[in-house]
Amino acid sequence: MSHTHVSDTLPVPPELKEILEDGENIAVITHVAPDGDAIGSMLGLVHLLRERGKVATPVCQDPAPYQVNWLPGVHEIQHVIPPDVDLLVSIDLSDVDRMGEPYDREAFGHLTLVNIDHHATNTLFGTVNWVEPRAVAACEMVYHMAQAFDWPMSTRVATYVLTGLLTDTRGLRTANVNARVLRVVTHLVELGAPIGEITELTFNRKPLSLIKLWALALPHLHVEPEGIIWTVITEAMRRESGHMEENDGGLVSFIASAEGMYVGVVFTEKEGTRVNISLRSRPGVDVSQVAFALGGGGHPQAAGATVEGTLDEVIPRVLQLLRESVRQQVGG
Ligand SMILES: [Mn+2]
Repeated sequence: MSHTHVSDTLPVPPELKEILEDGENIAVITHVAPDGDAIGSMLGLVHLLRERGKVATPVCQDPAPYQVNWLPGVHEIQHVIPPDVDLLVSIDLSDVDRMGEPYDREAFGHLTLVNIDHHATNTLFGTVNWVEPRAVAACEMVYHMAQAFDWPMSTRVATYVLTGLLTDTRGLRTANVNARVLRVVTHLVELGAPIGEITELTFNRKPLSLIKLWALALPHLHVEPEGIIWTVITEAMRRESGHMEENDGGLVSFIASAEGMYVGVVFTEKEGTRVNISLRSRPGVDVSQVAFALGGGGHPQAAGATVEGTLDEVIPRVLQLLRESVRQQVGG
């Protein structure tokens, strides 16, 4: 048994403090089809800035997903950037295109853009880029930032930050959870974040329509000899189940948990013209590079992309890329 000490902190670029303190009216924007970390880090940073006396607005093209729709403040998320902002901060956002419709380059391209993200595939599109792939969640970066700047965190901010940290680690179950992360969690709980309630509302609660959607998708399960397990969600399945939300609610993680599989994939049909690809893998197998090659991004064990085409066009192409990638990574 080896004992390794993990540093309690992650380095924060010192110039960031002045940039944020110089802003008066700040928009914090996160990615399209947001997950819990996107929403948690955006709202956490917005409230941290408001508690510093700033005007701060959370902006996202799409509404908060069911998993975190119980968080206070999700209804104040704006779908456009207020015209009078003087600073833009993007968070949990790996590529400028992932801002979606709200980001109009003509209108906002002249503003300083602070890019705060933990995706290794981040394209460094900001004026200032703080990209920290060691962070398990963008929320963890918000925490370290507040610590580094000596900005006190309210219970409300701690709740946002802990919620996002828990969603990106699937309830502290991902391989990147270490002693530093647990110390962050401990501190957030000490600050009043209700970990039991967050866990109950975020992980132990699903819409019935989602379970019905899984029931329709699972009969289409395929297992490839290379250790790739996949299924599809069609528009027809969505209509039949009544579950119209973007998110697959964890179906991809569920199928990827099958013993002996390296990669799990869910292909979700979008209006018959695009396919959303959601990828999960075992530690040691990296799916983020395939996602990146498809124009998406993500983390080694959890990544995704949206590509043009029908299911029949996209599935064979993606499976071929994954087969090659798995063969390269595991041999054979
Ligand atoms: Mn994230």
